[in-house]
Amino acid sequence: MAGELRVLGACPLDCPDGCSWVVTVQDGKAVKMRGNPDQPYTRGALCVKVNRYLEHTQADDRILYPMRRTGPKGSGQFERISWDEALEEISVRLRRIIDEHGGEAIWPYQGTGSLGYIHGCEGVAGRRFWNVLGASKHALNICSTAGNTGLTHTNGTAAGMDPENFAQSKLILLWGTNTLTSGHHLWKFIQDGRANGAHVVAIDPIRTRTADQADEHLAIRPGTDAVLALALLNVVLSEGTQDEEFIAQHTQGWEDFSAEIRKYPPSIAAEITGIPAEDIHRLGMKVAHTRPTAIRATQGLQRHEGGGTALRTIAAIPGVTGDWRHPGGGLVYSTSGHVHLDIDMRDDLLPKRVRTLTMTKLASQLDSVKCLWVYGANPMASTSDSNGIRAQLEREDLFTVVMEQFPTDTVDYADIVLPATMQTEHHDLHAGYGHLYLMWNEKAVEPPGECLTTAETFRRLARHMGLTEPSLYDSDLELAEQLLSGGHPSLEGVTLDRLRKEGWVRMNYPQPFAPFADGFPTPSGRLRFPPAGKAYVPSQSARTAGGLTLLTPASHTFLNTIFGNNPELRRRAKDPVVLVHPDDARARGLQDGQRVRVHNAGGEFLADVEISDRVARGVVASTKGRWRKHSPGGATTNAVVEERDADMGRGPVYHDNQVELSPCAGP
Ligand SMILES: Nc1nc2c(c(=O)[nH]1)N[C@H]1C(S)=C(S)[C@@H](COP(=O)(O)OP(=O)(O)OC[C@H]3O[C@@H](n4cnc5c(=O)[nH]c(N)nc54)[C@H](O)[C@@H]3O)O[C@H]1N2
Ligand SMILES: Nc1nc2c(c(=O)[nH]1)N[C@H]1C(S)=C(S)[C@@H](COP(=O)(O)OP(=O)(O)OC[C@H]3O[C@@H](n4cnc5c(=O)[nH]c(N)nc54)[C@H](O)[C@@H]3O)O[C@H]1N2
Ligand code: SF4
Ligand SMILES: [Mo]
Repeated sequence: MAGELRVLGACPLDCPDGCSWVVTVQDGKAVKMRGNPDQPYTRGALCVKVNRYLEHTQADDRILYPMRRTGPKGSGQFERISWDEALEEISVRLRRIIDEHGGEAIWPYQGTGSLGYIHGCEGVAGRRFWNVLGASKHALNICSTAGNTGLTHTNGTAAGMDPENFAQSKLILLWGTNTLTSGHHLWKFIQDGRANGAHVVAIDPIRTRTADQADEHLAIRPGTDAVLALALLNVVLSEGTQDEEFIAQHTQGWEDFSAEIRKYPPSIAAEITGIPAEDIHRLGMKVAHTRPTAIRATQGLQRHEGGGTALRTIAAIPGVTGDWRHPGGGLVYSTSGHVHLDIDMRDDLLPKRVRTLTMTKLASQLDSVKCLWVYGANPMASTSDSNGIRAQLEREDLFTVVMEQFPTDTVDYADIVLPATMQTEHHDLHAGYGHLYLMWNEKAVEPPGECLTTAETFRRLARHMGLTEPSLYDSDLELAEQLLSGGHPSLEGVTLDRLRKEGWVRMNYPQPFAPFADGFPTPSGRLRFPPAGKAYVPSQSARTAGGLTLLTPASHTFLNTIFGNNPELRRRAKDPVVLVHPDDARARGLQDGQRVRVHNAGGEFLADVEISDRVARGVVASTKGRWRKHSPGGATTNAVVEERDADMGRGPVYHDNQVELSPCAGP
């Protein structure tokens, strides 16, 4: 058809699957978006959320112009201003803050709204600019850091198996991961494995839709996964099926670790994990005798006080069984450790050493901050201790700038709002964290209104402030070339030209891929078993008996807080519910469907009780992703998530909070 174009792109959202898509453009307007059938991992399907992405780009509530606050903070009242006015006001305020308080009083708070390497959080967006100003650094620890750190202790990297090789696995443990909701493209490979005889086990305190589809579900008590790992290995040792040769050649610390394993027979582990000893034993026998065994663990598992230790200990399993020898064996948490794009944060541009502020400590660390610059994030809805954050965002002496696509809960507190492009309106470079492809996203249409990309916003601001550092003005395509030019062997032959033409390219890893068959990327080249006494650290939820532990997992219809304003997805999500075990409901006299306050010392949110044996006794669950302003009572789960750190990587504890449920007063 005349004027019709097919433009290759990629989903920017924080999801392991990293889908490739094709946008049909007619006369300058994007009219259709489909999964790209050629990309081998995502094979043409998108998901229930991103099937609405085009509609979302054209939604009535898109922010199209720069705006200045006119009402009180939190009111969401703004007036339209020009880009020149916005840049001028920002320049004056930033200069004044730097003069009076130093650059470190600026917090560039970047979230996971886009995983792009040019405009999103995986790359360099804004970092050069902030370094020139001497702003504080920002630790993006909101998602996966405890697990990354735990895995790196064991394997020297958080990277592991190629998920495509699940097709070759004979036993698949879906460990603390809700595949069918939070990264469903893996399912095809699991099904291929099943067709070859693989047995699939879900290990999750909730009987999720993934657990429903598995062959077996072990309802583990939250925060006790390290003990289950030790007990499975206990059975392996009893059976004598440990891979002595692999252990001798490729691991260290076996003597101490094997002594630790012997302390956790299934009978003891049953008391801690809440899983019947015979179920642990049966799975232990499978692990002992099934090669290759694959473990899929994702981030849910590590949002606990003991989350780093959990991953560190689970990662020991394939070191004992020797599963790393085989494609289809081992563990995968994130594949990002296999991505070797050349990300230079340009710390050389800093005028002096600066502090690092931590994303999950927003409420407590904002005290010493005078400018909060939010991009790709919606902390009022997504970050721990929302009441603490709100109190800080209301401060008159805090200058808050938010670069956004939609009028989020966080935008309501901004002094200046800057309109941001969406994925069909800019170029970007992507990788998935659940596969081994790189994707190019070609701009398909012109941005609506006066929306600008992240990189362009910082270029314009640098120019307005008269900054002279030449690299602040590199174009998007120059940035892409730099990212690809580091010379890592996995990127040999991967050029920007090729990416733009083909849309996606597999990095140079063998297929099938057994990444640690010949050793590990630790200094000794060996897998490091966890030290004795440190293999298990209980979570708060595992320590506290009698209370209710709240889990706040992924929603099927939202992606973090993205789409939390989409009418159709909100309709499908219905009102918030909290899953409660029948015994816990009875003990509190709660009825199915009754609205309750879910509360603790930090605050409360409202939800309707859903009495269900999908959760174990002592566990309640309510999904993440809602907006405060679209929630009953104006609060979300993060009102009761505490600002505590996990044991490693300063990770958050979204699934490790004690709460109580009380009936709502009034109608
Ligand atoms: N639809 C949808 N997809 C998403 C997202 C979304 O919001 N919506 N978010 C994306 C993002 S940012 C991320 S990081 C990933 C996260 O993906 P997942 O890791 O799948 O995320 P969660 O749903 O938080 O947790 C997965 C499961 O872990 C279980 N779990 C919680 N605590 C424990 C525990 O102590 N032990 C065990 N064994 N299991 C436990 C939960 O009950 C849950 O079913 O998903 C991405 N995909
Ligand atoms: N209770 C609870 N809370 C959680 C979790 C949980 O399990 N439970 N999970 C946590 C996890 S895993 C994560 S990763 C975090 C995510 O938390 P955040 O990093 O705050 O991400 P989002 O809430 O998705 O908000 C992203 C925002 O970025 C905007 N955006 C998207 N693309 C762009 C862009 O290109 N430019 C600009 N300027 N803006 C853009 C979107 O409109 C959206 O408002 O949430 C965490 N919050
Ligand atoms: S959110 Fe995940 S599954 Fe959905 S389109 Fe994006 S990458 Fe694919
Ligand atoms: Mo995440």
